[in-house]
Amino acid sequence: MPALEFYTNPMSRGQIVRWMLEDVGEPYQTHILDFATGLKADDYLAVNPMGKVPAIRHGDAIVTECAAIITYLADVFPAAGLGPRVGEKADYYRWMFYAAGPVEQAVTNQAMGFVPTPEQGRMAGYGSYDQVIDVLDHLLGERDFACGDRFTACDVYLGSQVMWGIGFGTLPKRAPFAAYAARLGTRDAYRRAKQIDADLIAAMTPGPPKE
Ligand SMILES: N[C@@H](CCC(=O)N[C@@H](CS)C(=O)NCC(=O)O)C(=O)O
Repeated sequence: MPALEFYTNPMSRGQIVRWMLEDVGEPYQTHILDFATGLKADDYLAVNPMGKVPAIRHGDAIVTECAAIITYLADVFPAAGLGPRVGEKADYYRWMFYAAGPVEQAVTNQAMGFVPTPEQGRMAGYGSYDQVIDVLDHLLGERDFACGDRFTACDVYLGSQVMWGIGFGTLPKRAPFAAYAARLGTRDAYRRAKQIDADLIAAMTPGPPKE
């Protein structure tokens, strides 16, 4: 198997991919990129022309975009059991794309203060923030995981959207969101990933000046 390289900054959506990498359990090498200098440097722009993290390199393959990276890793490391079984495929792709499209756009626009009019909502892929939230609320109110009763890679991405939304206050407080986040938060891989990034952040943060 070719080497797996992970480009990230611990204070970024790279945390989502770190969780997936920890859940997959294959060895990987981490490259930490500085927001001010590293992301827009030519050598990283050759990896991701958007100059954004996260990204992965797997042999000759480069994958950017959290949802694509997670889907790719589940696919190329089937032994981890995180990809969809036959009967789970519809839910898996449906909710993975729903999280990467409507949820991401609705939450970002809402947080930035852009509220589409009903007319604009017909053109916007997510309709309205309230619609997106209600669909998510209904989904998570009726099942434990995106594909039913089993954790899959879809939960790494959808779950991260929900956990980040709760953390940043960009999702409303709803019981199904809190229960889903609590369920996911018990995973060893999630906790390991959180700890690794927390340690990296602590190492990057200057301490108080010495007397
Ligand atoms: N759609 C991308 C978003 C990536 C993204 O926006 N990353 C942010 C950090 S969370 C970034 O690299 N920002 C730095 C910049 O744009 O200069 C994904 O899902 O991976």
